[in-house]
Amino acid sequence: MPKSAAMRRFDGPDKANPWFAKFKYSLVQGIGYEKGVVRRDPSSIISVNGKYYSWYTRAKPPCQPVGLERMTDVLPAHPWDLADLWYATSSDGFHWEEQGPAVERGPAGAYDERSVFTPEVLAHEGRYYLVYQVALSPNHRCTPESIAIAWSDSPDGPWTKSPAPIIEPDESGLVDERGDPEQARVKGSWDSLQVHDPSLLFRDGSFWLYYKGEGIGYSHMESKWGLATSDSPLGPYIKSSFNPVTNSGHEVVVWEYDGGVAGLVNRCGPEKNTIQFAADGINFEIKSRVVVPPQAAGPLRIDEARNSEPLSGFSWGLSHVIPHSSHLIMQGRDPLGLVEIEEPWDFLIRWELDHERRTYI
Ligand code: AAL
Repeated sequence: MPKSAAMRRFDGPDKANPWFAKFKYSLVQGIGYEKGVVRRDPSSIISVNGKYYSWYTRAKPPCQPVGLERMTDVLPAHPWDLADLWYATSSDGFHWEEQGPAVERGPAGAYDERSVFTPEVLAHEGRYYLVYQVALSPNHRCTPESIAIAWSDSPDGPWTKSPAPIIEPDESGLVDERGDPEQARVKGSWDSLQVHDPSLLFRDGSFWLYYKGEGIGYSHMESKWGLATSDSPLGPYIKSSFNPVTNSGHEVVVWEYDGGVAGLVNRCGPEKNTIQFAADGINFEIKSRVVVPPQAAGPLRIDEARNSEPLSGFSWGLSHVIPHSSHLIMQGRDPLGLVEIEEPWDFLIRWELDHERRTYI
């Protein structure tokens, strides 16, 4: 039978490509679907004394998020609004025990008064660092959101917060009188509206902080990733003059491989749903196109000795499911068909590379 050019590619180079990935998903216990509770945007997983640790956004609002027009001091605009960072531990990656809050919102007037959310973790020289997003009140679409850091000598805390955010949006652009950043009066730079999704790596003696930027005058779906580096984990962080370092991508997911940095670029932009690699951590190239990637994935961090394959640092982890879509809710199932749901509360699931299906069409 003759084959089309697309199927010749798929049966040949695409299938044999060690960067190609398919995923399978399973339910987790302890931090999975729970009516009335939001759990989302999990960090990478680290293993400490034989236990896995994960941090994530958690909220327990009085009702479903009400949107930006109706939000109040106690009613959240979004699932990640009025949230705190919680953590859970596990011995097998399937059964998790929720341990409680790690970093909570600050008092009125603090830079993190409205919400702390979307954490990432770095273990470095016996210390633990959480990087995460912070939001001020009131939380409108154009409220600047920044990135902050907290540290501790134990993964169980207590955590000390930085006195100020470590990355702020670029000061450029002007929103219109209705506060709609997409209809800007003056277009700003790619990260002038908000900075999100920090992920911290230690490489070549420096701290490399990747983050997502959204700009004034850009659509929400035009997010990209940038990089800021520092000699000290607590900063000051200097934004790279190469920014943005991707032209696409929503939640930042990066891991180290072969002296460079690999990333899952998903959801937004012309290169969405690709795995990319930059030998120098800056100049990313597409290595593969992936199928149904995990959303906001937090992969297990591994040590250098086990990092032998492109996807060794991206072999399993947690991700979130956002069951907003009404017809799926009417059917009473989440988008991946894994769990019966009564109301659309975001929840965490486990993903892993599907080795069996890697060569399956
Ligand atoms: C996420 C992340 C950030 C955004 C929102 C909550 O998936 O990109 O954290 O602000 O959505």
